[in-house]
Amino acid sequence: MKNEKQNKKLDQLESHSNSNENEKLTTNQGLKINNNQDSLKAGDRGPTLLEDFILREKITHFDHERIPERVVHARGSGAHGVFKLSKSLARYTKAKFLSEPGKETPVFVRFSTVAGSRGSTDLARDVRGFAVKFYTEEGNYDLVGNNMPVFFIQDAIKFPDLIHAVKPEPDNEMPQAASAHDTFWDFISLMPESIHMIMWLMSDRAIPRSLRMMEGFGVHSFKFINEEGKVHFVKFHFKPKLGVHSVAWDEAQKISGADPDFHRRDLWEAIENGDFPEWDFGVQLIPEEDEHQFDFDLLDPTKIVPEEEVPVQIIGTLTLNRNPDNFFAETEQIAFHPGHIIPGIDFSNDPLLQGRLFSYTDTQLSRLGSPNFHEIPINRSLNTVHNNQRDGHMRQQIVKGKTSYEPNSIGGGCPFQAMMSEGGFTSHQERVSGEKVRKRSRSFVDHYSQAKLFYNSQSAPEQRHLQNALIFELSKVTIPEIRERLVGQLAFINKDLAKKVAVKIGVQVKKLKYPNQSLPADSNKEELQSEEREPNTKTSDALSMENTVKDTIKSRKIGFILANGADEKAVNSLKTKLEAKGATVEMIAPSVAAVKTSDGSSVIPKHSLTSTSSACFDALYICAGEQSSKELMDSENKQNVLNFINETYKHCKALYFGNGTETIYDSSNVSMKKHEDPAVVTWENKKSDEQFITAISRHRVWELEQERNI
Ligand code: HDE
Repeated sequence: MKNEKQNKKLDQLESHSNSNENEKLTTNQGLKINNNQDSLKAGDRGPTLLEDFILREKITHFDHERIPERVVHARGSGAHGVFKLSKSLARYTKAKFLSEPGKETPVFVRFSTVAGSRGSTDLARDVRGFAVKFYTEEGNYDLVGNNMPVFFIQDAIKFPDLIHAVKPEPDNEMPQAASAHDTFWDFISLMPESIHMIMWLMSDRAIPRSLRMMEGFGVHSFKFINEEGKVHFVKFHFKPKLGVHSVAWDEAQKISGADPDFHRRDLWEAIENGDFPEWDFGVQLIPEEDEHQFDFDLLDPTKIVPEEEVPVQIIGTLTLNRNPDNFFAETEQIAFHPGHIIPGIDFSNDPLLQGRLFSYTDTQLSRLGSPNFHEIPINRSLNTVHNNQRDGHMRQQIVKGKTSYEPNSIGGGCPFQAMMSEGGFTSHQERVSGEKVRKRSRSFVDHYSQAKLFYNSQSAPEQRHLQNALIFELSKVTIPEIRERLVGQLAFINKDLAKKVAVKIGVQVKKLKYPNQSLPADSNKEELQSEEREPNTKTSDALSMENTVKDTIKSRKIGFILANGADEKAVNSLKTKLEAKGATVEMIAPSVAAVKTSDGSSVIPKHSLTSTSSACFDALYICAGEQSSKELMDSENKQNVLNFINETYKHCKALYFGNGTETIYDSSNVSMKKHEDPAVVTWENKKSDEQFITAISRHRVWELEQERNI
């Protein structure tokens, strides 16, 4: 039977794979090695000989094992998968992989944080990269997007400034993987165009629960072109089937200590367990003639197209179903490029996108070291490459024949140009005329309306988190003028937000004379200014995570705290119910030594109370059993157990106290609750197991956060 996870790309990769199983050790020249323990010496206590080619080869290779990390998006995790089309887009685009319902296209997806180094924590407050390489029959198509639909800047020329500001400061290389420092906020406070993105970045979207639980966006407007040459603008969306979920900031910081690989591990384990991450892939389509019907510019990457104005049409499913075999060969060496397009898809004139079209090949040259990076197995297209490019570092392809120029007669004219009917790519013809100017369009000037739209659309807990994130970040800014300037920007979005932040960071809300301080001295500031407009009271449901999918516990990780004497029947019955609904149960005990249950059988815990943290779980069950509770409450364990419970409570997760755990309940903060709390389940509840399951599927009771923070 065909392995369901197999696809054309994996077959292609297979021919480059190698396994050491049952093989003899060799040098890189294929020579079998007899002794890999000792170098060649003049006498067993004498100096090592230069002649030792085995030692030299091994160490030379080792010395060159590192390549430059990506200048941005260095920290990443990837997986193989498949995109399956459910609805034909042939009316809008001639891209073949989007034309025939049922068609499957192999993909490789790489998720990333932006600011941190390769070894930095997964839980940094940051944008996440969401880059998809579709290995289509017409060549590779890369959709190199993010988990937020807008960007900080409107023009590519500001990108190095933005990244220099957010990266560790140049004098002392601090802080790592964090935007909470002077230079980032200095830049942002002077760049009002970034304020919409700042709303997203300060929201919980910047601290996802899982890479599998975040949205993906193409960000820019792209173009679809159909067979007749008709153009539609298109915005791309990935919507996770598990919903969009995040952790609390306090939790994110704790996870960074307890398991800095939390997201990478979560993705890896989910795929290994067969819980294949899935996203609906959707498009917003806008006919070319409607380009100017919005109160923002479609070419401005700091704007969304609200889903209420143009609904997202779901056209297929992205599924990740196989982990890479080798992190470096695949996840590290994959090279994305927004300029990798195929017939039927084209660029818009978004000035950020236009700049990206230069950057990505250039960066691969310095990172992967050669113009032949397309020959690295993970980057190869499914189609064989035929052209007259030749030579260069590490050339792999052995092209036969005498000619590497065109036109030629010696080689019979090959390789031939392809006609459009044969799939030959032609750029969409567009009339372009204008003055040569270094100038921004006036249609890019409103920076606050959509920032307001985003803020207005958040639920009360989401607004509170956003506000607290700003307070956290700005409290780390040492220069009061920067804090004040930023608060001045916030005042254009929401006065109350500005006031609350200002109080906590010790500044006044002052009206900025010119919000856009980076405008050149000779520009008409009054005219180009994005001023406070009429209060925007619009909202968009799609912008709040409150409205996301909350009906499944699939792939959630539930911690069971237990000790000797735990009620085996109760424990097993709940475990079975949770696992039947797709959750994973992990046992946590005073130590990782075997625990004897009430029935005398042994359970080997995966964690001890001190080797993990409550932050690494979605919910907690304090296992039934009086004897077990007694041990958990003895002087050695009590503090750790209560920490676990109190933190789970504080982070608004579901908690379940089994029969016989009254003493634990009474000692924990949960006993102080004075309110109804659907996510606290006890032995007293009638349908306790079911209530626990519902509570986990709701993700968190953020609405009770203030009550729970005792
Ligand atoms: Fe990138 N970006 N970017 N970017 N970007 C890179 O390319 C760049 C932008 C994004 O998993 C680099 O191969 C410029 C927007 C992702 O390998 C580099 C500008 C969006 C990834 C680069 C942008 C992205 C990158 C670094 C402004 C969302 C990781 C390594 C003009 C739509 C891809 C590399 C992966 C990576 C340049 C802006 C997404 C230097 C100049 C907007 C997901 O070429």
